Amino acid sequence: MKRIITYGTFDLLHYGHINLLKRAKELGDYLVVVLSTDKFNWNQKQKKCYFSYEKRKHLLEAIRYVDLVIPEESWEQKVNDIQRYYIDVFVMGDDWEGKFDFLSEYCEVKYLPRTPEISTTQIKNDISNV
Ligand code: C2G
Repeated sequence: MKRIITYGTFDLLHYGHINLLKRAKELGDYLVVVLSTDKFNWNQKQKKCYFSYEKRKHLLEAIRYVDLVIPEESWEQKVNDIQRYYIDVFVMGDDWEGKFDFLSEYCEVKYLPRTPEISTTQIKNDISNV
């Protein structure tokens, strides 16, 4: 069984996220999504999520491509996650290109093209301008 892992906030879930999760799952058989907690988002990414961690987790768990959702609480947990879940491939959108190459010591690292013209920030801006 080929095991894939990816990380993210996945707030205001949109088709760019779904495209990423679909392509990540197509690389293997089992997809672990490591979901940024509200505390991690606020303290480390200065992101205030619209949906709480529990609601974002509920949404992700309803996606056919997703097999397991676990919390992301620190930038430093990736090596441990890769080892603990016997991960073969680490996947991120290419806005992170190069940032996680150090993980290639532990598993394959792949950056997938982002879906253009959609983002959580764009959604928030568009709605606030309605
Ligand atoms: N994404 C995408 N296309 C978009 C928007 C997002 O492919 N139009 C991808 C991102 O590249 C990322 C994933 O969807 O791989 C989740 O995006 P975010 O929720 O914005 O994740 P981010 O805040 O980048 O968190 O430790 C890593 C961080 O947790 C990543």
